This record gives sequence, C-alpha cells and structure tokens, in this order.
Amino acid sequence: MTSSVSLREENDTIAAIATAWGEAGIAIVRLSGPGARKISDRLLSLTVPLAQTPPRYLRNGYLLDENGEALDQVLAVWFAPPKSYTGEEIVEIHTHGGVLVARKCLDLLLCGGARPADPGEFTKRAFLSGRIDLTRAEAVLGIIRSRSDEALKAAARTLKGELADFAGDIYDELLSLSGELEVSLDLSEDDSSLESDEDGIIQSIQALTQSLEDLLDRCSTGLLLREGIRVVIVGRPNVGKSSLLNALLKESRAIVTSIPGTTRDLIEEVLTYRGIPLRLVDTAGLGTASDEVEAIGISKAEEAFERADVRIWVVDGSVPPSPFDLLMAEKLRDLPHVVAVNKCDLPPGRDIAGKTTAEVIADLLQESPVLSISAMTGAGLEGLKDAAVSAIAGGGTLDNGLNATARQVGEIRDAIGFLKEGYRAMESGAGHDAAAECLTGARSAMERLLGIAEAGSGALLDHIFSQFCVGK
Ligand SMILES: Nc1nc2c(ncn2[C@@H]2O[C@H](COP(=O)(O)OP(=O)(O)OP(=O)(O)O)[C@@H](O)[C@H]2O)c(=O)[nH]1
Ligand SMILES: [Mg+2]
Repeated sequence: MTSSVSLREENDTIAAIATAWGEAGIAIVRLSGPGARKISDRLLSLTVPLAQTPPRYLRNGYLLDENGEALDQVLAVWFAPPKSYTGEEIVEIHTHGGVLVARKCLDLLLCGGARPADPGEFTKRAFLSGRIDLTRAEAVLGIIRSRSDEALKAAARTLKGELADFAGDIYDELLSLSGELEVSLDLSEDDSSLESDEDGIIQSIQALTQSLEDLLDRCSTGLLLREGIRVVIVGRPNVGKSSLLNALLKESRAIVTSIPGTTRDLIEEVLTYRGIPLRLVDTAGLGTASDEVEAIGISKAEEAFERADVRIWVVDGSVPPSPFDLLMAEKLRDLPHVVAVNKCDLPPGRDIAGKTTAEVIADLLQESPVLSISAMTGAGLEGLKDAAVSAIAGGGTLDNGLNATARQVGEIRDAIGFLKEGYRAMESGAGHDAAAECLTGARSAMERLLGIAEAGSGALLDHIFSQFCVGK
C-alpha cells in the first residue's frame, strides 16, 4: 500500500497512556515501535526482562525511577510484530491506576527515547502496516464513541469487516466493469457484438448502483446511530408544536400560548430515546406571515423542514381539516415523516361529510403513520417517538447498520452519483469514453472509502486519525 502520510519517522517508537485519565484500578502505558522492549527494559525490574520473555506473556516486577528506586509494582507484556495491534513491536506496562504513576511511567519512557504518540497514531500505524483497512480503523473510533447498543453493534460489524467486504466486492465489480468498457472502446464501430455489450454494461451499472444504494442505506443508519436523528416539528400555527416539544422533553423549554404565531425562531434540544440521540427542532407555524419577524420564522421553518432526517407534522385534531393539509401531505409524501394529530383530549374536528380530521389525513397519506396524541396529557407520545425512529430506519429496524462517518457516507453518495451519470451517458449514446470516465470517478470514491492506493494518503488520514484520543 503506497502512502505519503506524514509519520514523523516511520521507525521511531511512540508511547502514550492508553487508559482514561483519573484514578482507577490500573492504567496501561503503551509503546509501539522497534525500540519498545529495549526502552521498557531499561526502566523495569522484572522477574525476567522482556527481551528474554516470549511474546504475550505477562511479567511481574517494578517500575524504577531515574535513580533506580521503585515507583510501583507493575505487570508488563510485549507483542511481536506483525501480530500486534499496530503490526509493530508493542509493549504494555500495567501500573496501578493513579494519575501520577502513569504519567511518571510515560515521562520515563519518553526520557528513554520514545516519542509521545499523536492522537490515533497507534491505529494509524495499524492501518499503514496493513493490519486493518481504513473502514476498520474508523470503526475503532465508532466503538469508543458508541452511546447506544445499536451503535455499538454497528461499529462491531464494521470492525469485523462487513463494510470492507461489502464495499470491496462493489469495488472489484467496478474494476471489472471498467475493464469491459476499456475493451469495448477498442472495438471498431462496425463490430456486431457492440450492441449486446452496451446492454450488458447498462445492466451492470444498474446492478452496481443498487448495491451501492444498499450499502448507503446501511451506512446511513450507522451514521444516524452515531450522530443522532434530526427530528423537525412542523405544522400550522397554534396546533401544539411547542407543547409537543415541551412534552417530549418533559420540561417547559418553548413558550406556549393560545396566540397563533408564538414561536418565531428554531428551538433545538436533544432527547435520547433507546440510546439514539433525537435532535428535536421546534419551528414557527407554516402559513401566511402577518409581520416581518414571522416571515423570517417561516422561512427558517421551511429550511429546517428540508434539512430534517424526519418530520413530525403536527395537526390540530380538534378543528376541521384545512386546504393547507392537502398541500402539506403532498410535500411530505416522499420524505421520512410521521403525522401527529394533536389535542386528542378534545372532541375531534370534522369535515362537512362528518369525517374526523385524523381520518381525512389518513386518507391523504395512506402509507404514513398517523398517530393520535395529546401534548397536554402525554397520550401517544411513546408511540410517536417509536414511529419517528422507524420512519428513518425503514420499517423500524436499526439492526443492520454499519458504522460509518459522514465522510464515508459522502464517498458512497459520490460513487452513486458517478454511476448514475455513467448510466445516463450510456443511455443517451454519449459514448463509452464518457461512461468510462464516470466509472473512474466512482472507483476513486470507493478507493477513498476503503483507503486504498493513492487515495488513502496524506491530509485525509491526518484528518481521520486526529479525531481519535491519544493512546488509541
Ligand atoms: N387541549 C389541548 N390543548 C393543547 C394541546 N397542545 C397544545 N394545546 C394548546 O394549543 C395552544 C397552542 O399551543 P402551542 O404549543 O403554542 O402551539 P404551536 O404550534 O407551537 O403554535 P405557534 O408557535 O404559534 O405556531 C396552547 O393554548 C396550548 O395550550 C393538547 O394536546 N390539548
Ligand atoms: Mg410554537
């Protein structure tokens, strides 16, 4: 694997405290590089020095200061290359978990010739030595940052290689399709097999696009599990949007009055549901503005509507349906959403045919979840949270997510964009050259995703690994 990554010296030995800062049972100080055992043995008095100990064998002994005085009783172990986390020689020293003793141990190692590790440098070395691919390296961070069972499982799946395998298969198919296109470029115009080739290529592009979309689905779920779901509460003025926000948060966060047009700005709060962060956004009521402030509020609400992962459309169920409902239903139809028919504690409003507002909305959006709730009594709120998560997770399952970052999701989207362009080029007869160029674009995006070849280099890796903690 070629790379121009700015390791200060490829062959130096790095050291860091690998455990969290603070008092604990033990602390682990880790070294990686060719001098790991040599540097450690100089400040450890073990039953047998690490230099003469088989790998993965714990030795008992003492950590000594500059004057040879014992500072702590420790355990030490080493891992031989290439079968270690980084692929290099690694030593781990287990001190007692005091802040001072771990710090002192690290200082002694640094005085002995090790260099302080950069954030994520152990994992970066694991990647550079070929021990793990970039998707697994990024999944390590996913494991560390997981805040819910689902997020942890998604990270574990990626760490086991599910994302790398899935994306790797797609990449291999892209390569062979590119090859086919190159061959067809060499064929002469009057070659009779050209037409059937063309159909085959179009079908392959479609199949690859579908695979990438499946991958995107699973990675988007993983991203939502990490970053949270942006849930935007929208609807007409006075329907109870702010009351709903307050009821979900169980606190009086937004002003509620019986005057339409109370909320002007966006109000954002995070609620954790089943371990998933829901980023709730209350908005100004949609409709015609009566003054300039309200007009600005409405345009912010419309913007938030567009940028939402899920929309909760709040309808006042105690008044008859309005023409606005028709427009809103059209806007929502193809976007992830849930309808909350509020004020179910009051008698329902009806249209002239006697249908309740909830029934009219359910007719308008037949595929959508339409729930009766009361922000005032709290009725139906658990079901609403469930429905909001299900709306984004496709059928309510977050089971199949793969740990992914926004960067990775972006690369997959780019690859899909290139393939769609390639498909259009083939369909419109723009020629195989144009399609081949699109495939090259898709391949580069997949290379950046997987961190292979030239794409996995320099600034990109520095950016990825700088998000890790020191010692990982
Ligand atoms: N009976 C009943 N009244 C409710 C319910 N939810 C809200 N209200 C009342 O409806 C009125 C409007 O509530 P808000 O939460 O301010 O409505 P909103 O949609 O945020 O209004 P704007 O900010 O003006 O767009 C207030 O008088 C609330 O007390 C409910 O579930 N039942
Ligand atoms: Mg409001």
